Amino acid sequence: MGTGNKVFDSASRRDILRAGALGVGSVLAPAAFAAGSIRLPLPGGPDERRLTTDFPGKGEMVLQRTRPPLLETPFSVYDKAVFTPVDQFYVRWHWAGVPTSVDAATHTVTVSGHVNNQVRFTLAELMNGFQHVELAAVNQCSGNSRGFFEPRVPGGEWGNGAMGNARWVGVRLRDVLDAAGVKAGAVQVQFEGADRPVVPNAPNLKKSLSVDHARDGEVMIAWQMNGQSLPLLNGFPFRLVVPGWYATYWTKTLQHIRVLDHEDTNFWMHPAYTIPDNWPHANMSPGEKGVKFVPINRMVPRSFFTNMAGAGTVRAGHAVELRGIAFGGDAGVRTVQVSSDGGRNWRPAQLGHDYGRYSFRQWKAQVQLPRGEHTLMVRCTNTDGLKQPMKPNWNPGGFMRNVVESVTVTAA
Ligand SMILES: Nc1nc2c(c(=O)[nH]1)N[C@H]1C(S)=C(S)[C@@H](COP(=O)(O)O)O[C@H]1N2
Ligand SMILES: [Mo]
Repeated sequence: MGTGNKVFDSASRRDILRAGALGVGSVLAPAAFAAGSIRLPLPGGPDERRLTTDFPGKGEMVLQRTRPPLLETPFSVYDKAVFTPVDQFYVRWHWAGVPTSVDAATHTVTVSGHVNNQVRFTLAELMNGFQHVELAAVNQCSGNSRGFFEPRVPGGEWGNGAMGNARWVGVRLRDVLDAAGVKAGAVQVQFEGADRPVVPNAPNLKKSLSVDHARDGEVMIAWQMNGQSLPLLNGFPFRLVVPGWYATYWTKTLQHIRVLDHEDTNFWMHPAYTIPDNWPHANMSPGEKGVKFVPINRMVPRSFFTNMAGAGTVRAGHAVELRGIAFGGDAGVRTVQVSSDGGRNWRPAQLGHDYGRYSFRQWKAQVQLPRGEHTLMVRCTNTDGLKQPMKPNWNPGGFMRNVVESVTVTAA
């Protein structure tokens, strides 16, 4: 792309000022909550969630937790555009010690460990030192939709709004690693952000990818999403983007990159963020013994209705437009199909513009329904031939839900 300094001058400096001006209180203790709530019924409740506009850089969000901030995207947002507005992009942090102000002029990322030369870069050095790349990709929390798990599992009880799609601009991680010179015998590359636990002796979040994955030319260090610099809460000044993989690997406010000559066995790789070793299902029975767990990794296909929330009643015998979004996980979208008879018959939906294999893809379809109650379903098949399952998976982490979504409507 070669935009040189332009991005830095036009966007990031303003944000640096904004980010620098944030009081500690503005992130950790929102003064007042916006009046208002949203219907988001979960099995076992609650049915309503509070909406908030009190977090810096964020518009109206569903409040899941204040400290650390867990903010969910209101689902209606996905109906408006294929790219999720930055100010309504979901937010998730593990530890309450989130960065409350970051100076992009002095914040650095250091590459160390099994390398020829330890190197360190500021935002400007990344921008000026390496070729720029742009990629559209979905960022989805491993626990997106966890609130629908039955029996319920502990964790952030997300609805379906812990995901977002953006065009990321940054540099290839490969190029940055090559600047340090990865030594023979390297096994994994570990990433750590600038946030810290507030509990003594608690392990800081560290995530690792294999060296080959880290050097695949797609994994990037990004400073821009949808044409704007990253909000503080989404990892200002730069974060890792791991296309097709769950967001737990997308380290925000990236500070350390360590090349390891061994496999990373830190708590956050194992046992945290592990799934039953039967990808793509990540499925087991509650209480089942002897299940082998492995670190969560590639995403699986999903699709959603975006215009049928609380659809209730539609006109019998008239064309009803259904629309929504889909994504293939770590592959593109091959087809989106809809059913109006509870999954017996399927027909293809019309796909919107293709922004690349890792992006949301909009879809639409029309149905005419006779009088009565109908279950509408939508199903994505990705370009590897993987289809969403008809039955929900279960695992103790509440990870990788991708069951076919359905809505019930009455035609009258
Ligand atoms: N530094 C840092 N990076 C992080 C995390 C974190 O707690 N600290 N959480 C990860 C998880 S689990 C998720 S789901 C995504 C959320 O990204 P977002 O807040 O930009 O939506 O950030 C990832 N990167
Ligand atoms: Mo997550």
